[in-house]
Amino acid sequence: MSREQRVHDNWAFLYAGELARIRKVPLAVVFTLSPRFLDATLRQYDFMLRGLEEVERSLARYKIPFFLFSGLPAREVSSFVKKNGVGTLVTDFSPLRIHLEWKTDVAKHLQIPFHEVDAHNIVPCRVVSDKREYAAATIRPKIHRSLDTFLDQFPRVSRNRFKWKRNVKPTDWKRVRKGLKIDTTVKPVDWLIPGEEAAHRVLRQFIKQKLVRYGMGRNDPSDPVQSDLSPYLHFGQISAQRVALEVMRHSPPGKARDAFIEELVVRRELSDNFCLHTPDYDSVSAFPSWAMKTLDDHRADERSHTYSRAHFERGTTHDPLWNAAQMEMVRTGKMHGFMRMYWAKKILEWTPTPEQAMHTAIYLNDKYELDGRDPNGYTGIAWSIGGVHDRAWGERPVFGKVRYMSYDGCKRKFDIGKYITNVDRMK
Ligand code: FAD
Ligand code: FO1
Repeated sequence: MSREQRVHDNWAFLYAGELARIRKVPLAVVFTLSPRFLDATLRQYDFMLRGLEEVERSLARYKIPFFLFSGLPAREVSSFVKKNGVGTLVTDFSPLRIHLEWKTDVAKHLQIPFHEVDAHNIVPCRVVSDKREYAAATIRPKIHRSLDTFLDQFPRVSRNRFKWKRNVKPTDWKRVRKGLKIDTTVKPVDWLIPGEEAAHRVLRQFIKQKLVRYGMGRNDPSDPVQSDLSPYLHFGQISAQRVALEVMRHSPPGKARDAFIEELVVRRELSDNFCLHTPDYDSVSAFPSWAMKTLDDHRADERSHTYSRAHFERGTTHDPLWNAAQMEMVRTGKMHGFMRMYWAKKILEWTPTPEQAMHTAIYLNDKYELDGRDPNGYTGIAWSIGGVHDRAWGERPVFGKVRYMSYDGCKRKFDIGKYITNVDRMK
């Protein structure tokens, strides 16, 4: 278990259970904890570990042991396999470089079958397309064509029928936390409760209270109607397939439902497709050639303002709207989706080079967002700064033909004053 940190609605876990049942052997779940993972801070680790504590409790109800090992996945998994005579290993799917490297490493050390199950995407990423898709328009028909096949109901989890031969000690969570080697200055948040149960509550609330306004309202940061599911989806504490099934069961066809499914399924799966087929997804070399050329043509353009990373981080630019977005992220761990686009584009506008802009945006996003370090993040930043999945627009300074966003454009779209006041109250 790595990217899909849940017991229910998890195809990787269900598949492993089915193999164990057929072979008449016990099933166990292993999680390898990296003492530091892509510079994640206490905020994200706390969210993840509290979710994993629930996973352990929930597995116990099905008599399935849970093992958490701190260290390098290849070493920990290999030694577990050897010590316990494990016959088959099942893992979940992730398109991130670090996960692909981990898997190659684990496979190298093991002589047993090693299966990968994509439990993150509804239409598995490796099935939907075998190349980098150009845009949402090119992946959308491929996904919709396969939805009937893959958007089916989940079976129930079964109890372990065969007992694990040794006694299993419960995880010492205090010790696990003590072993982390992370930045503890970014504190956990208390407005969003981690874990599978809480994720389902948030989903129910969204369907009941916000979904009907999602079609028109999702781009209004002053009156948010987003689902707040991204932290849960990022850590796999809820399944996107379950979210889609519930949304389709409880809401009539129409603009709101279609808009939500477009984000949850098409845009999210497009991000996995981008990262899987673009190993340098977090670098300017991943930009399409038209965008790279136009940004190069405008390298020497004078910037109206330039800020250092520290300046951006403190949220002290000349633009109160940008500062509010930065502070929303720092204080809550979740910036509104519409503001994320404006925020990243302004970093490009006020930074000496696109390379530096990419670094700064990824650094801040991954340090503060609860859902950071996700294909959606790398893709969203590459879309904003480097025109990935977008087209060329009218040419202007710094951006060249990359789509531009302005303060005045935001003023026409939503109540900027109200958004800033809301963020001020979050102190
Ligand atoms: P909702 O609007 O309720 O959407 C439901 C789900 O659909 C989301 O949880 C997400 O899984 C998916 N989704 C929504 N918008 C997008 C999108 N534009 N692209 C892909 N999937 C989407 N998302 C992250 O999960 N992690 C990040 O680190 C991240 N960083 C971003 C940085 C930038 C610069 C941009 C432009 C976008 C980023 N996004 C990121 C995508 C998007 O903004 C968030 O997924 C969304 O705001 C999360 O809030 P929500 O769950 O309430 O969204
Ligand atoms: N996955 C793991 O298998 N082990 C970890 O120790 C781990 C830490 C971690 C910390 C922050 C974070 O945002 C993600 C983390 N993940 C970890 C991976 C995560 O579950 C996702 O698989 C990826 O970020 C891809 O979305």
